[in-house]
Amino acid sequence: MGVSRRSMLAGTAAGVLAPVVGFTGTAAAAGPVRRITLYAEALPDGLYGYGLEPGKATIPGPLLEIYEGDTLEIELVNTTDQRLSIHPHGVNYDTASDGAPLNASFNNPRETRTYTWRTRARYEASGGFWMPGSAGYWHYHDHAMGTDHGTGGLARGLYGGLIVRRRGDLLPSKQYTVVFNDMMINHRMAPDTPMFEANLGERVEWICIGHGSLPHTFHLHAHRWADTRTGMLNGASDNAQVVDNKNLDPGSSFGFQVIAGEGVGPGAWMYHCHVQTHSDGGMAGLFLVRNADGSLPAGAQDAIDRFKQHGHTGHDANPDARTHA
Ligand SMILES: [Cu+2]
Repeated sequence: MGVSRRSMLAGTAAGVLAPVVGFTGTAAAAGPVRRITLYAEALPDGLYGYGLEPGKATIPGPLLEIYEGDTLEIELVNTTDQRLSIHPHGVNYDTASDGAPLNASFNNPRETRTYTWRTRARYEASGGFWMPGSAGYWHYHDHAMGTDHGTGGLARGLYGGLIVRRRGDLLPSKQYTVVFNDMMINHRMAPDTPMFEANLGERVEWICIGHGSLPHTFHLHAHRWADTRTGMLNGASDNAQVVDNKNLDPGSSFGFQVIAGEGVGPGAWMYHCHVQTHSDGGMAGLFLVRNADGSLPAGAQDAIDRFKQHGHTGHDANPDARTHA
């Protein structure tokens, strides 16, 4: 039932594990050590991003994905003239890899520094109780730019998703990282927000992350998921709550998988913040479910056009611009 690295690579659309250059640990308990190099780079318009190759920085940064038990060594190359770091949620690290100036854990301008993240499987503690493992939909971000809390880095794009999987977790065919950050989605506002695409029936994984200083709620049209670690039920008698809307406040994260268009068919479906002033203000995007053969379903282009023409109060204050043609 173990999932081989080969199948994990095949199952991760982002291919983030591709740059891993070596496995050194062989002890089963410790798991392999995976090594990557991340480049923190300046982007146009005063923004910054993380990337797996020089010149390839993105907002959000690359989706990092490991298994419980793995250790991830990140060599962070700071190509900028700013102090910055990388700070993870959900994994274990010592103070030197905290990514916080409090622990003098950061990259000075132009400095390269290695951060080590460790994970573990859940384990039985005394008394028959179980301690949680590291598996979850987590995230990472700068914790040193601008202030000791990384407020400047978060505001300028230094963040990304981190998945720690449990062996046997179902792997998706597509993955989308969605970051609600102040009034932006992945640092953009409608109608320039990402349009995520899948074909009818594809297994799609969403990784949702909150940042900034505003509370948000993530809503996806026409699809729903179980409010569990994986977004899935454990069996026919699992009564976990099923949701299609979930709080996404600063620092929080969750993930789930849906089968694109299942039970509802293909089409242009919205995802958006359900705080009404936020969706009106531009925190909305499209999940385009194509036909199974990849063609555009009837009506989808009209819906996309309407979305693109739709003014948002945070994007264009002219009320005339909000009138649909
Ligand atoms: Cu919001």
